[in-house]
Amino acid sequence: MKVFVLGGDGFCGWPCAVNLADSGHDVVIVDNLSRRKIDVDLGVESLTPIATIQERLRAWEQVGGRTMRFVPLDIARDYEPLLELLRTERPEAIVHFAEQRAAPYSMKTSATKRYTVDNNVNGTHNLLAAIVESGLDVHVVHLGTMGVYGYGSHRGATIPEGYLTVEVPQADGSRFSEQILHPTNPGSVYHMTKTLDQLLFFYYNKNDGIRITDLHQGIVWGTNTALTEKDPRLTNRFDYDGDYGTVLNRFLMQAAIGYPLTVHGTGGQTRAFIHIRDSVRCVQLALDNPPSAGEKVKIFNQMTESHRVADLAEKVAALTGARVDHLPNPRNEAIENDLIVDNRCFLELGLQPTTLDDGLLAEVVDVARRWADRCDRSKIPCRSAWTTRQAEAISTGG
Ligand code: NAD
Ligand code: USQ
Repeated sequence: MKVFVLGGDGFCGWPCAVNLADSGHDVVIVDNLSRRKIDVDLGVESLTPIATIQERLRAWEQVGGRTMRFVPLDIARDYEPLLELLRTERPEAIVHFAEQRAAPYSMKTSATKRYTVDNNVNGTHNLLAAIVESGLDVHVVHLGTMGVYGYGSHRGATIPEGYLTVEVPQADGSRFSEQILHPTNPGSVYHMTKTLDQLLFFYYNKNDGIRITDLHQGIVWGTNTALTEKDPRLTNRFDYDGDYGTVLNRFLMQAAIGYPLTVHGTGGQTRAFIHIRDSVRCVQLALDNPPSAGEKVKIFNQMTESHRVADLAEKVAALTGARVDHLPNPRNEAIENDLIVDNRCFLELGLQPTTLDDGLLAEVVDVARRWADRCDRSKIPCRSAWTTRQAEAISTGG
């Protein structure tokens, strides 16, 4: 099958593209390399040294399966080239990773807020409009986030896979029940763009019948897959800085270099997690099981387990002997929350979850130790504050 991987040079997109090519698909990576440019702007680098996209593709040609192609294109700005690419290549499926994905980066300044909204919402809308204009029947698989449901209290309720069944009371005392999109409760400008994506999908599916699977993914941890380990030029990126590093990979890297683990507040925040290998597998399962014509947007919760941040820190400390620090929280988020998630869709499709207990925590620590001298410790603190109140708290340390 011919598959476009939008954002296929990124952390989740690269191992996914490699996996699809290995499975025999004809993969075209579309990426504007903005993630690499943001690293330059922020003065940071992936902890693991990553090859250029051209070197990556050459390496894959030498060690991998079917070769991949790369098209440099900004899906948020280059509408006509995107449409032309669809018309000439006629993909059967498109996996859409191409968004600005860091919540702290999205909250840094008004410029990064505006960039995140422009980039993410226009990119998704351009894609949908171009599919309609091209007249193609394409299955779009989008990487959304568990964060669309929000991290307030769900009062013990299980978060369903996208749709909530509600009962609507009528004036005559009767009730009818209806399935609606689960209400959204974004915790950052970045997460808000994903809730806007959801509405775009709802509309284009209803109006134009575009077949869409929206994957509400949890926090991805780990770095490589068996395929990206095949050659150093295929190595995946490892973000550790205060803007792009995500919590579990940061803790593992901090433990590896002897930096106290940076727990925000009490660490009572509960989040959903998935290993990069399972993320790659889920995208493949979603592609293998497309919605049929006329079917509403499929929504899968792409996560395998939930953990409290403080429990993760404790687990990493027990494994490595690291010290745990509790820092003022730069984010405006609930001190603690419950999170019970229904993820049956992928389990029923055959996903066998990789969990924290599978020995892979130590593997990430090993990767981080190997590249410890590439770490710039001054880039570890999270300095992006959600509001002036949080900014004051982190500058005064309390
Ligand atoms: P990433 O920043 O590493 O990769 C995104 C890629 O998209 C980059 O290569 C970037 O250059 C490209 N890109 C961004 N805007 C583009 C545009 N306008 N045109 C073309 N290319 C563009 O991020 P990631 O961690 O790989 O995340 C990929 C997707 O998965 C994102 O949509 C993110 O929201 C979602 N997601 C990620 C995580 C996680 O923990 N990393 C968790 C849940 C969901
Ligand atoms: N946190 C710490 N210490 C740190 C870093 C983070 O305590 O050093 C806390 C944060 O305050 C937050 C939680 O850990 O409560 C998660 O933060 P994160 O940066 O790991 O994850 P998040 O900002 O939610 O974003 C990441 C990805 C994003 C994806 C999202 C999935 O960057 O692309 O959408 O995870 S989810 O969290 O399920 O919404």
